[in-house]
Amino acid sequence: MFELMDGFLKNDPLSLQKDILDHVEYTVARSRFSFDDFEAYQALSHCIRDRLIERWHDTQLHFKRKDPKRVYFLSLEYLMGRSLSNSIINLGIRDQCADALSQLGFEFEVVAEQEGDAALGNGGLARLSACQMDSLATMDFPAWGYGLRYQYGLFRQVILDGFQHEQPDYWLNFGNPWEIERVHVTYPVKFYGTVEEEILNGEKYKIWIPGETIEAVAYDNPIPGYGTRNTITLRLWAAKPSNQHDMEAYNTGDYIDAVVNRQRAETISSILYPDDRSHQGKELRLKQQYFFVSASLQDIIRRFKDVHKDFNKFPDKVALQLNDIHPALAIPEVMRVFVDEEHLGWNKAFDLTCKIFSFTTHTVQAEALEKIPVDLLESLLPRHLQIIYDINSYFMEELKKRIGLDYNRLARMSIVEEGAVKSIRVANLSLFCSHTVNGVSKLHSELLQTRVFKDFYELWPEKFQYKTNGVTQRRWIVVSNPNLCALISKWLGTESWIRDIDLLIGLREYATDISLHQEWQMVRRVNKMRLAEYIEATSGLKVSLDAMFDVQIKRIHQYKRQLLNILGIIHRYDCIKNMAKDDRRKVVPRVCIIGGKAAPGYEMAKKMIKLCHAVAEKINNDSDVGDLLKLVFIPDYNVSVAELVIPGADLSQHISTAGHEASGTGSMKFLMNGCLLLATADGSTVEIIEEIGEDNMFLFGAKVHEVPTLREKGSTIKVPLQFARVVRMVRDGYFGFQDYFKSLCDTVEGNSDYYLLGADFGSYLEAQAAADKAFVDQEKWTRMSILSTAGSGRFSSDRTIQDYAEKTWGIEPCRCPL
Ligand code: 26Q
Repeated sequence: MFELMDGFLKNDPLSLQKDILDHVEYTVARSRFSFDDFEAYQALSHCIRDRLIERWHDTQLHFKRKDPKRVYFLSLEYLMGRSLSNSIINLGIRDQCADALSQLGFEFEVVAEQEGDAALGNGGLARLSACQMDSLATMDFPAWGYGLRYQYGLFRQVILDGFQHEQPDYWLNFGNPWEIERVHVTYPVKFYGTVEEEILNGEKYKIWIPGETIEAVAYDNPIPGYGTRNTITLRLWAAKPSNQHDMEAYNTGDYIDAVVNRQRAETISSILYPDDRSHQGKELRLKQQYFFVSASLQDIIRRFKDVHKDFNKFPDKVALQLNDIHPALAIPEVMRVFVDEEHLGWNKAFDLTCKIFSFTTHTVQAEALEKIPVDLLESLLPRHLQIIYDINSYFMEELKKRIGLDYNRLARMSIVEEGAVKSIRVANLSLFCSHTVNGVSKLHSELLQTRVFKDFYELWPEKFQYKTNGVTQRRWIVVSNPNLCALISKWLGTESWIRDIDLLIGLREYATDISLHQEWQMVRRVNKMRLAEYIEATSGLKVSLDAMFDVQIKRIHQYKRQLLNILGIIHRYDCIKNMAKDDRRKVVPRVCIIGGKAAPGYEMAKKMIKLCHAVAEKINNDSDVGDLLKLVFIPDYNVSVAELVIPGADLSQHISTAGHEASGTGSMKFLMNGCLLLATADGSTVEIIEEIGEDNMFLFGAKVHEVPTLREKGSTIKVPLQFARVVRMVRDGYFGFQDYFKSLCDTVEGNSDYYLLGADFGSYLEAQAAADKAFVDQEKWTRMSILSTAGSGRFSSDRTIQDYAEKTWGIEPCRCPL
């Protein structure tokens, strides 16, 4: 059916075209003479999938032959977004595919847009996993990603009357060409039951007699690297009823009930939990975590045992990376397998365990660290609870040797929290048993050392590292901003920056070059046009391309301060209203764009969304204002929406209260795309300042060290009059919904203003004014924009992954020959 060259599928437009038509007929089962955009998408995806599979087989075979040390990346969340364009670009056959489609009467962009987003994650942490997978593949590292194949991804956001409603995202509805079901790669995962003792060769062993067994089935998603043949695997597990599920019920003849019961097994991998850190202690979440961990470890250990006959070399061959502490049950699970199943001695097992694990934390709030109620763990995983207790006894003994009988500190550091609800502190378990803990930015790492994990840092400073996050330029420039991509390559005289991001710095040389300025502005304007069309299509609002496009897109959270943005917009509106008509000519026109999802149970976040709509309604319909100010809420923000919005933004806001955003990665995407930042000195912004200089962005707000003092001062802080005025407007019902917004207003007044909106408002307005001033001077603005892209090299996930490989995992590239 397929045309081969040297045994491989051919990539010229004609062969691609033929393969597309074959897939239309035999895979999609449509007539090759009549098919629509979606069917073209399906067929093209299968063509690409075939090519990925070839590379992927070669890569896996190569890894098997070389048996290098591998890294296993364990994450409960991945935000992959769309795959078609990304795969085509990484395979280096974008033009050939576009040609093939166009000869069949289709347009590449239109076909690519048929794909839905894979949204198996919440936000920053999950998109970071996706970027890191791309870098791992591109840089030829022998890596595997493991995760869960949720049937329902992150909820869809629907806005009705300005309120957020959640709808299920049954993303597999239209099939998923990017996964390969591995019906033969399955493992039993056990739950509940009891622990008993057995004697074997005179030795006592614990055995766990489980009460329920569920089958994990592997779904493999190939991840192609760019400029390499290497294609790695993201293996996602789905839960299926096991044949051992409830034999008992069949025997007792309750056939119908037994079959219905079997179906329930699948709920384990059915739904992604929205990031609501108050949602802790839920049994289903714990089941998901263990299900994922157990299946992944069985797979990893099987792969190791295929080649090695004992475990001495395990740490030389395996690095286990925990993406946050969500998969931390991997630690007691490895211990259980080593001790109970492989019969290694406890000391030997623990020694091996401590050599293989590293984890990265993505939070700054100690309260957000997961705790598992002991009762819950005891019923679901009785043997794991015993093991954690054993680890803790050993830990406490070690601690006493170091710090003596300082009972307060022992209690603080203990893995077991004695309290109203006795629970397991997952972070403390992870800290004690990992060789390395990573923060996600320099500032975050300092906060971990001085606040969140202070006790641990003082005793084990050598365990602490940080790797500033990064994003992949393949997706965030090459795929999503093709015109900018071409422009950069033209001026640098090479495409090598796509693999070697440091080359971007070469743009600095041309930062004042008038012809680059012209081309740069042209590219940016075309992107704004695309965004304006999208805004009109989704909200019916027409916006002016001459206005500054000012964007804040991210999850809605109080600490991210979308409310500060909205209050700033109200202030701008108020000023315009109170201006003499003649003065209005001096106003720099703005289109303010806000997007993001609120966790379903997060009331204040939902109120911010409603406020945004209420304010937009007022402003957008005020004829005094016209094009001087518009406010749009972009619904259902996701990876694909980000790909469209980011290239079209002039200014983007990253305005969390200092000390609250562990890193932030959105800012990096905007930076790469030449969008200027208006930001606080929080998370990775501190390092962005180091790279591009304060002069090339609009910085404001309290610094981290000032925040505690400001909080102490509380209501005695001098808050600008304008702040009181705009809050009053909301309170007095100027935008309607007076009662509904009352509690939101309460969160920013006096002693309740925990996130310091009042304290930062004055400097926020100044930064906004500085942005207006810079925008009027388009030459200055364009220079700053070019310098932003030029200075973004440090924020590529390639750099992050290189660092992890060298300093945390100890792995080396293993490049598959062409
Ligand atoms: C916890 C318990 C129960 C259910 C869900 C959760 C849960 C799920 C997701 C808790 C947290 C998350 C996600 C956290 C996250 O995305 N953190 C962000 O990570 C980014 C990548 O490192 C950083 O850039 C952001 O600063 C950080 O907020």
